Amino acid sequence: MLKIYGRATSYNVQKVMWLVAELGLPHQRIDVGGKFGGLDTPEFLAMNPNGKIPVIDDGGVIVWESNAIVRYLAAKYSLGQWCPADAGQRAQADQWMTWASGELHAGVIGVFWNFFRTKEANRDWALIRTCEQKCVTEYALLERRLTSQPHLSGDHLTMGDIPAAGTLYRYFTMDIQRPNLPNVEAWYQRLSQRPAYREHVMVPYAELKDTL
Ligand SMILES: N[C@@H](CCC(=O)N[C@@H](CS)C(=O)NCC(=O)O)C(=O)O
Repeated sequence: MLKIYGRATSYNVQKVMWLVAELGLPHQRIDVGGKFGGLDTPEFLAMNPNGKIPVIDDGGVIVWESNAIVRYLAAKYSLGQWCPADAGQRAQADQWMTWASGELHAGVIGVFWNFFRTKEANRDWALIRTCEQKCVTEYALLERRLTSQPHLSGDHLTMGDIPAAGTLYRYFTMDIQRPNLPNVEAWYQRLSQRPAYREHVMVPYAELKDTL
């Protein structure tokens, strides 16, 4: 059975779990990382020498790096749907995944780490404002993309939507300054109707507050 190593509160684990649930794959998730520890054991490092979550073991196929896992699961179990079969469409899905994990992630996870996770006394407000501003720029790009289509990939979700969509719960629930983003908010509302998204992405994260 597919095994997924990683705590449920990790954004990168959530991307994988959301897809696993959408695909209805039988699986076992094993809590490691954060308060569970276990990332520095020889057994874990033998799977992922980078010592991070998520990691999957799919019948002996070990994969780490969340986007690589999402691509693998989509290609293996959902070719033509969550993984576009056409090379051009697949490249466009890859493009959104790479953009979200670089540009968008830098803003929103920057705010999450430097504001939400960091104790008040340790906060660097100049850095927090820079990350907020990065969010303004990058979510504006999403806002424009979603003007004429329901998802980044077009009419239906693909793996290309997962990294960006996975940030929305935290972005819209953190106590931060946000611009008006009607298309992105409507996208978030549509995603919130999906049981797999609700269960695996909309995971309360209060336990991570002020832990740094
Ligand atoms: N680029 C990696 C990043 C992995 C990463 O930074 N994972 C975090 C959780 S989101 C981690 O392992 N943190 C240590 C911990 O949870 O203890 C990926 O996308 O999988």
